[in-house]
Amino acid sequence: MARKFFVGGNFKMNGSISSITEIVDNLNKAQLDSNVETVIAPPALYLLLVREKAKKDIGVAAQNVFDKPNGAFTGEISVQHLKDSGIDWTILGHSERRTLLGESDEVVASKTKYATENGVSVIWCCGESLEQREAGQTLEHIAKQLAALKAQISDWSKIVIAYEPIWAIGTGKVATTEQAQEVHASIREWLAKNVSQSVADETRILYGGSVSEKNCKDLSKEKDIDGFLVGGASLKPAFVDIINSKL
Ligand code: G2H
Repeated sequence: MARKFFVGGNFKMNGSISSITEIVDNLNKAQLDSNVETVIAPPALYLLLVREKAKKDIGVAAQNVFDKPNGAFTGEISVQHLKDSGIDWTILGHSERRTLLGESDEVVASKTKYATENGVSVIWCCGESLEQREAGQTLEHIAKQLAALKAQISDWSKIVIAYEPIWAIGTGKVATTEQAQEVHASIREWLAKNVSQSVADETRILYGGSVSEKNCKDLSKEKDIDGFLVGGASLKPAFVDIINSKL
């Protein structure tokens, strides 16, 4: 089965009612490649607004979700809240949450398990720091993140993997097509070896880290790059060009 190209827009902690409405209006009006699955992730407070305004074929994702059912967890958002609000996706394990908020591989895996088992699909992020890359530990580090995920989940059909080298995030320093392809191929190889050949063949692996309308076309041609997770550029009209990078 061919993997459908996937482009996610991670708005992070940005935007306002008016700017997010403008972004969604722009996407609704644009001619988007129908062979691409597009999913946008606004800040939690704007999820309902975006779900209400976006065309039905545009998916909406939270940027985080808790791993417990509704209850006494002040400040958290539950999977049940997402489903009640028509939100089918969540990002989990973004490096900003791993590094700034101390989310461990195990916590991210537990959240991924709870979300997928309860009907919410996950854009699961992984990636190495500059230090790890320079020490030649990139693949080892990602394998460790994947192993923590595998220890808790059995159904991979609701997971899209986003490879985001931390040194390329928001820095304008994009990984070269070769660097990205090398890691994507090794993630696929890891899946084949440690999960199954069909999971390796079917799981989409996105690249994230300073993706722009300028670099997306070359990246999209790589055999193991099945789409993008876009931060800064998803807030701009050029996001449409990134969604349409295969055209
Ligand atoms: C990586 C990416 C989106 P940006 O974090 O997840 O952001 O495109 O701004 O580097």
